[in-house]
Amino acid sequence: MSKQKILVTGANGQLGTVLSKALIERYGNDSVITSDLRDKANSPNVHEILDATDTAGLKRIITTHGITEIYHLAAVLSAKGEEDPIRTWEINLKSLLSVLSVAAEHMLNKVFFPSSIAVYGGDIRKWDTPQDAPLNPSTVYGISKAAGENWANYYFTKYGLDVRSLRYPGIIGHESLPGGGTTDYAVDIFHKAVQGQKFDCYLHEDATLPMIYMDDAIRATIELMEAPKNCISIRTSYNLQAASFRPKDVAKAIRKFYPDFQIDYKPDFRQDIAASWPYSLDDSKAREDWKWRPQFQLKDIVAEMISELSKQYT
Ligand code: AKB
Repeated sequence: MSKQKILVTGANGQLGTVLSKALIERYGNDSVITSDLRDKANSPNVHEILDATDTAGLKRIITTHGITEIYHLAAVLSAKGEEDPIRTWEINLKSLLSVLSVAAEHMLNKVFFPSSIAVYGGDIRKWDTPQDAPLNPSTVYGISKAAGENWANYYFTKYGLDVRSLRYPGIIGHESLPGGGTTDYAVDIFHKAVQGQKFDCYLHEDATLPMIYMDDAIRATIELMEAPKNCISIRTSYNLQAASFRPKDVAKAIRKFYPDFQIDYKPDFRQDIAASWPYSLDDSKAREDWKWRPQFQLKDIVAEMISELSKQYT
């Protein structure tokens, strides 16, 4: 059996930065090739410059390094995606189709494709949104993720490609910055609080959204990818639930550490996106199939973020 060799696309992004590190820690430097549009300074492993929509470039990396698995993280997120919908669709879908087709052609062992709560929208049950609720996305990012889920399922059904996927909530972490998402407020707020600055929140104080701490998101990804194949019953994408809260809940929890912390609410177009998304997801399929259990709730996330960012800003 050939040695496991992982390619991560979008490795310089919010999730990619931390997931690549976790994969290297788990499987070793030699087993992980990171890639991104940009170079990565002081990389302990091989890093390739790659535009994930470039199928020829992707094939070259796969053959050169003997890649056996791909974690395809490169994508334009929800808020940024609305600036140029056609370009967002092209980048998100073209890169996914490039990854799936090359993975099937080279008979790779596994592919990971991140989906999102953004696949939901419209008139759905907002609390505990069911796994099989209708997908009526409100953003081009959500449309690309919903289509991507169906492509993942198609490649599994038609070509037997072992594609696995999670519908991530907003991801909160201290090691990397998000960019272009609707849930980014829940990271930015901590950077301001720890620096003693006021935070202007672009969402309404009552905008409940599902969120997940980075450690939980990484663990969920690795647990899903390491689960035995016969445990995976969802081939579109698994609902994943960890915590759900509003901006005003975060502000209140931050004030336990910084009593003078101030927040102003100035909702913009991102509020409409947030309002179309679920408050929480029913993730019972993930719990049943590969035993998913979150470990971080709001108070744990706040304590960790403040403790870690305080070190960065001193
Ligand atoms: C975004 O806000 O666009 C992302 C997501 C929920 O997929 N964080």
